[in-house]
Amino acid sequence: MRESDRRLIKVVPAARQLKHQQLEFYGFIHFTVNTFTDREWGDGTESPEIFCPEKLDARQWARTAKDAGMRGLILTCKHHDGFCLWPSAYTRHSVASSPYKEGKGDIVRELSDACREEGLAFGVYLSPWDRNHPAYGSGREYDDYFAGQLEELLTGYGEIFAVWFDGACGEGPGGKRQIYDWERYYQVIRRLQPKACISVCGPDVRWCGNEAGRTRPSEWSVVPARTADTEKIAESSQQTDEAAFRTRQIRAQDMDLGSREVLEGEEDLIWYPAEVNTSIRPGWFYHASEDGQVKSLEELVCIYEHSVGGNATFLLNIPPDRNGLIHPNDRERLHQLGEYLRNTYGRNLAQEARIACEEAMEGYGPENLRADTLEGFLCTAEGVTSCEILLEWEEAVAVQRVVLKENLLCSQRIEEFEIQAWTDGAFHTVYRGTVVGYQRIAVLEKLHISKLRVRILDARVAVALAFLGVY
Ligand code: FUL
Repeated sequence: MRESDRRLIKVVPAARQLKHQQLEFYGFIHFTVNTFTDREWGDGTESPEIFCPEKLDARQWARTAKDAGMRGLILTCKHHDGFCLWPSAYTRHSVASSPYKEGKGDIVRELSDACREEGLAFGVYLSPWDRNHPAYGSGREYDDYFAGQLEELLTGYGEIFAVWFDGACGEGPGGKRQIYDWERYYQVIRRLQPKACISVCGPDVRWCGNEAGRTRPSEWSVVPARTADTEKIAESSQQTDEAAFRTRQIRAQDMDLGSREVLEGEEDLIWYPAEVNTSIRPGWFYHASEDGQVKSLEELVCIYEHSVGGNATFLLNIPPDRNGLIHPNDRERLHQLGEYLRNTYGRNLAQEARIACEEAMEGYGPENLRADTLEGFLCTAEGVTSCEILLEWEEAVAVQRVVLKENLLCSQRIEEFEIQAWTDGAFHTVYRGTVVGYQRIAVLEKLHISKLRVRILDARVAVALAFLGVY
């Protein structure tokens, strides 16, 4: 065991971060005047008159999300164009000036209520960059405006699980420059919604660094504190309204954020788990021209299994159309995704197996791996950084997925593991992986086996595994 690893495992999630990670999969709703102008970035001059989603049904959004297996929704309450989906007291540039429900509508209310009814968590996106408000770029005056809007959103709509601060800004070198008072915004959130996570330009949830749905092969939640620097996050965020940004990959220099080598010289470490965000269509907003470009089930499954199954959460955007409804093409695909998840992960074969691990400490045995909770878990003694978990079935079973979860209350520890299947009288390696963290989904070729072995090959200080699923 490396002595320096002790320092690394001291970093653990805050309660709000753990709860957020346990949501695993949730949706993004991009909806504003852009939906009616057919644009991705509005410039703030749009008349509220154009905003009239005649059949808007937030329950349909919530039900569609739930059917897909999502556990929450985040709404663009205000995107870069500055138009507010709730009747903010601080501006007329909102639904209150639109024909929608004759100016009496409040889409934040409708969706937060619908989420509660469907048992989904509800979160808010409030764009710091605002192309409509005259005070943008003035400093304090805009901060007052922004903090006031945050207050409205965080006091009027029940419990909020996430406040999503986008790093995007397209002002360019000659444009307006607003120095955001992030600390002030964070204080407002902590005061009014202490359980909410602040995502992207914030300290709780890390943007994965691309919009194409990619996860790093080794996604670490323990990273240098400087990773949460809002200036740097904004620098790598979107700066121009170009479709190419949405397919850009993670930058090579950002690939390794948390290996021992990277953390060695770092004084301050933080728990900063990744979130993968992408859209079900090429754009973030609805465009009729993209009706035929809804991501395939295979693509969505692949992104899901690499993100939710790669120590990240998955934020999938599902944009409503001009009627205010999720388009049938998207709904069908989301239903298929939900079906896939229910069918694939519905029956855990580990429940039916004999399970053993010689290296486990007393009271922390492998039986604890059957239940998906952090209460009981498998643990090896300090300094024992490898172990073997053996599963045996009376009769051969068909296996396609193995799921591992660490006990995050003990930090993220596993660095390397492999999965072996018993075929032709011997164990053969069928999967090699690096980190586990909250959850690793190992995608296997379909196997018919009666014995399976998970070998943890290297971990920080000791192994602390919470769950093992076989599907
Ligand atoms: C980007 C924004 O510019 C896009 O419009 C979208 O909201 C995406 C989630 O973040 O940075």
